[in-house]
Amino acid sequence: MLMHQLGQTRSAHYRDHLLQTPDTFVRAPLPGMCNATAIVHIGPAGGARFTQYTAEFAAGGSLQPTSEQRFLFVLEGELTLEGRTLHAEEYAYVPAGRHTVVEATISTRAAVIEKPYQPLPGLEAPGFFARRESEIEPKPLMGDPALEVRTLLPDDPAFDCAVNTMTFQPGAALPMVEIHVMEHGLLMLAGGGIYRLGDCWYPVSAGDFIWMAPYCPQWFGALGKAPARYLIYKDWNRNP
Ligand code: UGY
Ligand code: MN
Repeated sequence: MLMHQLGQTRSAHYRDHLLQTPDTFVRAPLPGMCNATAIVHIGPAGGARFTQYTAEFAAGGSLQPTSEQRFLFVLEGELTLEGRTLHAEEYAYVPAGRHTVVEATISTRAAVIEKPYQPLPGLEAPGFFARRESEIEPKPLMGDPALEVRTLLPDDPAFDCAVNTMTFQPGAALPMVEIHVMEHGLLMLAGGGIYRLGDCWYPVSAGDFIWMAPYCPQWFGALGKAPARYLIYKDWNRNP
């Protein structure tokens, strides 16, 4: 039986942050999608300078190229692009202007981030690559072994953004309330905890999406008996 939520949700939207929980997701196809649909989490319409969505493909579904750079992280299922097959926890970076068609062999969900590329004079734009998240060496954040960061894009000024995963052991927390010029798109991949955004504290768990505007005060502490893990985007390597 469908349980009515009687107008209640954990989702919230303020000028400097958005918490979007799965009960409020609305699906709609985007141009270039075939047998696929998108949950647009954030984009310029919401005040961000990038777009992030979850693409849900039926078997045989596809996504046409875009003029922007595109980052894809497979959440479940299987995607083929550039002659490669990506499984869950594998990801690809597609440079701006590259004619890369993305196809799903089976029913698949992927996190997609798109952003117009901001070149730097004298630097060649990055090329296409694909990797598995677990191949990236985890690094403790500010010396805390209970909080590990994997930087999915190479440490190279040619990239105008960073995409990381952060894994918090139960009880681990960001060491400080961060307030910074960069904005974030964040997808909770596993576990949960409490996220401070601005002056609000939210319980969050796997499947939730968060957008943080520049300077949004932010802090996270992991709760529960299993690690909490999220995929996080930020603008990077460019003058604000
Ligand atoms: O990279 C970051 O700014 C990251 N530590 N922020 C966050 O987890 N909210
Ligand atoms: Mn941050």
